[in-house]
Amino acid sequence: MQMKLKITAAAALAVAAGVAMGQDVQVVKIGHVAPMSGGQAHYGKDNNNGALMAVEELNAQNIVIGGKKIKFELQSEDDAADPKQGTAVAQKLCDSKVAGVVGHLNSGTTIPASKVYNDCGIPHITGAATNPNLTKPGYKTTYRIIANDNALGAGLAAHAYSTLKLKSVAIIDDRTAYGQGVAEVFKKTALAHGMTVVDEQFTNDKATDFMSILTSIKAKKPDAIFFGGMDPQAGPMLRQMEQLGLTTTKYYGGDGICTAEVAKLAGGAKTLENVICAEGGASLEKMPGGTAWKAKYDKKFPGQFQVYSPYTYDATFVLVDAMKRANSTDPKVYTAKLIETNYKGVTGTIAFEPNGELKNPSMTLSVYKAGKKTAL
Ligand code: ABU
Repeated sequence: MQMKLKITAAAALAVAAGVAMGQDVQVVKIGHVAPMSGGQAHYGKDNNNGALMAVEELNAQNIVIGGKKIKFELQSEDDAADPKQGTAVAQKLCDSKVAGVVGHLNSGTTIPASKVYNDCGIPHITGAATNPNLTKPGYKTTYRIIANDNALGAGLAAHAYSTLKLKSVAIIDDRTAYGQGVAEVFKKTALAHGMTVVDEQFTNDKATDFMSILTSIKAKKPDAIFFGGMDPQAGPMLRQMEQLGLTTTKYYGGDGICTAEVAKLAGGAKTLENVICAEGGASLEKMPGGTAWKAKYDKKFPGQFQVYSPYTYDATFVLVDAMKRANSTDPKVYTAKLIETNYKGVTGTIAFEPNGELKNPSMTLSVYKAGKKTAL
């Protein structure tokens, strides 16, 4: 976290311009965690890109905190979307004495990791994990800058019963904390508004063959399928729905399927046009400066944008904003400032509820038109 490096007069000649001769430079490490390997690596890479962009821009600002010029370094870790690996890398980041963490991506890794961070006194901000249980323990070290699944599941159900006037739905979830949680909220809301749940099926976050569960669902003739899970499953599922002739069945899902990648993974299946997905914030076009930010991202990381990188970008700035206000990079000092955050980021104005949830989160529903995600 705070490797102090005293720059001598001789060494100063070799260091980058802008560092005053003899001035202390403090290296402050910020952790980032997401799946960087396996079927969800594309989300992880996108998230990491957002945090990396933020760190580079922060370093260009020559920020001085506590009288020292700060050089931020991103320590990226791979949790492979696995809860056990999630807690292991969280402990590794504690041991590395990072000042704060951006992450994780999956609710299934973020929830157990949040206890590790709380125990070692390091704050973390997720811009992707949406299970509401994350903030229930009330840790002062846990923050989320995106709407949670109570909003996403209910918003999607409202679209089904109120906008499209659908009567019946079959529900599939991947049994992860995220997939199961968002499916439960959707189901509860749909039932409360008179929809019928005609079938419930389960899969996992590694599966690619859904023919058997889709065949069972087809026999029940639902108006829609709700899938609680991620795009490595949604893509092949949409292809298999087409193969089985489920070509008019609407397909609902949360932010986990609301990616650029799902269009690729659906492999040209027409069923992609039946997808309605929700993400817990404004669309890029409606984010303040979102279009310009996306152009900058695309130039730096062509073809890698998925969904959450604007949030990991903002999360990194939010950590540093708290450090600046505390005039300290020590998490024991600056963590208390996070709850007072009022930061105007790319994704919107970020302020927190007492439990670490984002104040006034928005939500966007999208469909896919000609393979491109389009906000409704
Ligand atoms: N929010 C969807 C993907 C991440 C998660 O909550 O597991």
